[in-house]
Amino acid sequence: MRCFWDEAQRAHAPRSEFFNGALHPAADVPERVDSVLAAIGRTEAPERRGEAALLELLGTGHDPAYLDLLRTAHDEWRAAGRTGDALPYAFPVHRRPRDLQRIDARLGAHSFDTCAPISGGTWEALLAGTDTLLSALDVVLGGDHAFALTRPPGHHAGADYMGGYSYLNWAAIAALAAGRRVAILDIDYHHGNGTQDMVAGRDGLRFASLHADPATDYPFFWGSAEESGGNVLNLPLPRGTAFDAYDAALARACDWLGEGAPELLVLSFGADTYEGDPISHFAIRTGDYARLGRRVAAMGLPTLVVLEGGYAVDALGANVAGLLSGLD
Ligand code: OKP
Ligand code: ZN
Repeated sequence: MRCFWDEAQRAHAPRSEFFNGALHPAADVPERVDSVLAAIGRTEAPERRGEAALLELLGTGHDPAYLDLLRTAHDEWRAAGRTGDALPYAFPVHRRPRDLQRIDARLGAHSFDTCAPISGGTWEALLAGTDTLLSALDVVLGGDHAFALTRPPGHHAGADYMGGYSYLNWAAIAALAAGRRVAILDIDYHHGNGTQDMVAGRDGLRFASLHADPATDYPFFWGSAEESGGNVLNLPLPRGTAFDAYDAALARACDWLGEGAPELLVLSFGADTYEGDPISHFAIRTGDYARLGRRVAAMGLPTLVVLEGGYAVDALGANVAGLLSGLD
C-alpha cells in the first residue's frame, strides 16, 4: 500500500498536556512516527501545494477564524511574553463570543480542553500533514488504498475547535474534499467527536464510531449510543473489550456504513485500542490488527487510512503495519 509522510510534520512537538489537575508529558510524541516508519518501510513525500491552496481547501471544512488562530497562536503567545506551548485555561461554556482580542480568550473560544498545545512548529506541521492527506486521498480517488501518516491526530477537532491532540480533522477534510459518497469509520479508542460534529447531517456521508463508553472515558460529552441517528452511528464499548466483542461491533458498523452505498472509505485508525496502551483500556492484541484490517477490507471499498491515536510507542509500528497488511 502507498504510504505518505512529510518530514515537516515533525515540527509539531508540544511538551505537555494538562489533565487530572497536573501537567503531564505529552502522549502524542514525535517518536510515535519513528515506530510507524520503521515498521511500514517505504513512504512517499506528498506533493507540496503551498499555504494559499491548502487554506482554501481546509476552509471547506474548518472555520476561517479558527484556521487563522492555528496559524498565529504561537506568535501571539510569544508576543504576550509567554514561553513554551500555547495552551488555553478559560472557556466560554455557554456561547462563543466574537471579536475576542486576548490570546487566552481566542484559544479558549476554540478549544474544548487543555490537551491541544500549540508549539512553535505546529502550523508548519499541520500544513505538511494536509499535503500528506491530500496526496493519499488522490490515490484513493484513483481506486486504490492509501495510508496517510497523519500526526498529530485529527478526530477530536471540529470545524472551529481543537482538543485531544487534534487541530485539523483529517477524516472530515478528506471526506468533504472527496466530493463522493463517503463512509467514515472511526476505530480509535476515543470517540471521534470532531468528525461527528463536522459530518452530522451532511448528504452522502456516514460516520460510524467504535469507542470507549463516554460514561467512563474521554471525551465524555459525545459518543453515547443514544447519540446515534441520521448519518451517525455510535457503538460505545466497555473498558476491557477484547477482540471477539470488538469484531462483532465492527461488523455491525461496516454493514451500516455499506447501506449508504459509499464509493470510498475513510478509516480513522487509532491503535490505542491495543492492550498495552498507556492511556486506554481495551484489550486488542498486536496479532488482532490484521484481522480487523481484513474485516474492513471486506467492505470492498478503496480505503484512505489516517492515523489517529496509539501511544504504546514500541508496539505502535507493528500494530499499524498489522492493520495495513490486513487491508491489502
Ligand atoms: C487522542 B486520540 C488521558 C487524558 C486525556 C486526551 C486524550 C486524547 C486522545 N487520561 N488526554 O483520540 O487518541
Ligand atoms: Zn484515541
